Amino acid sequence: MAKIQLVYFPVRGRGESIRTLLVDNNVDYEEVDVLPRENWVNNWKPKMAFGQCPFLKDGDVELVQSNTILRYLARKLDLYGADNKEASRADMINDGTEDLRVAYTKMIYQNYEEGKGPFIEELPGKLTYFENLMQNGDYILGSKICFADYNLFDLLDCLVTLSPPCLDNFPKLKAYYGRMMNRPGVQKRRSTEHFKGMKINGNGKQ
Ligand SMILES: N[C@@H](CCC(=O)N[C@@H](CS)C(=O)NCC(=O)O)C(=O)O
Repeated sequence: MAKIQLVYFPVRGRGESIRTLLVDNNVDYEEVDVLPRENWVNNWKPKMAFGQCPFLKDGDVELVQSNTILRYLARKLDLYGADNKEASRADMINDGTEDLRVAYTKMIYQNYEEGKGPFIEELPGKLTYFENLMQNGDYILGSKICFADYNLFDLLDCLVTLSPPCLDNFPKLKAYYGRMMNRPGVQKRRSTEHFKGMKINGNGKQ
């Protein structure tokens, strides 16, 4: 069977949580870079269901929307919890992650110079929600990792890059971030030249 393909820009962006999930779960996938820009605009963009990527191809399954891709892989790789209650908790935290990612991305792409300071000032209020959601287990659902862990970890990584001390007053979240970072599969992904050579965001701001 052909390898899973992930089609995206050569940035971490909305691709990195998907890549980390794939590597951490030993899926040998193929990365397809949509650049140069003319290639994206003329060849890829018109084929994308919403004109944007990341795009995942797994046999006859073709998907866009990063959170849909994460959920598809979660169902395929048993990363969606044990039952409806667990799956819904994973969904809830993933949706909260998406809300904060949208605010982060808006600041990065539309208002970095003036917006960075206020964004960092407002961050503790937002991180408090996630701190309160952390339970006693290692991950969002307890002892077993789920798809939302990869997404939350990636967002926390962006936020720590933006403001290195941002997790200092959130002991559970900080320990969780460290635990995710230290997973062998996460380290495997982060030690690749592909990861090291990429910026977090397409405009170089971080
Ligand atoms: N809601 C979408 C957003 C996708 C998105 O914003 N994609 C950007 C890159 S991160 C893109 O394709 N930009 C190029 C364009 O719009 O032409 C998702 O989660 O995948």
